[in-house]
Amino acid sequence: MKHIILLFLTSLLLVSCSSNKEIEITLRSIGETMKYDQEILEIKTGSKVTLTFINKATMQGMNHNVVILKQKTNIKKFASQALSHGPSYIPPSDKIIAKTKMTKPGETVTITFTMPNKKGYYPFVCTFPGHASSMQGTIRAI
Ligand SMILES: [Cu+2]
Repeated sequence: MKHIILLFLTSLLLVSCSSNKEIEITLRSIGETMKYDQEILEIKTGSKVTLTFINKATMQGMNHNVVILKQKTNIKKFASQALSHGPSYIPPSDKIIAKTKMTKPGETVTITFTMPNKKGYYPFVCTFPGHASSMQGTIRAI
């Protein structure tokens, strides 16, 4: 719990630096696990977001991506649709706000996207097979 609160505070700090509605976020996977190092991000609605994702794994086959989805998207359903769309594991869907490519261990990728103007909770998830149940988080648009 302490860990989660700390991550939460860190993301709050990141947000407070972005009065001009531009924000840079760095998200990492944790070692050889199927986890992101931050599970809650706060971003102002309409922000121009530069998201860098670093795949920190070293074990071959521990591929990850980040897919940001519209509010109330069913992650489980989306991830199961993704299964048959390798090697990117991105299903054709109108639920996708932004996505990175599928990264290999040690790889870094940067994308830019604009947060929707609607406040609320936007899920993000890794669609590599078997990862979605633990490798997910939420963007709170404020
Ligand atoms: Cu993953």
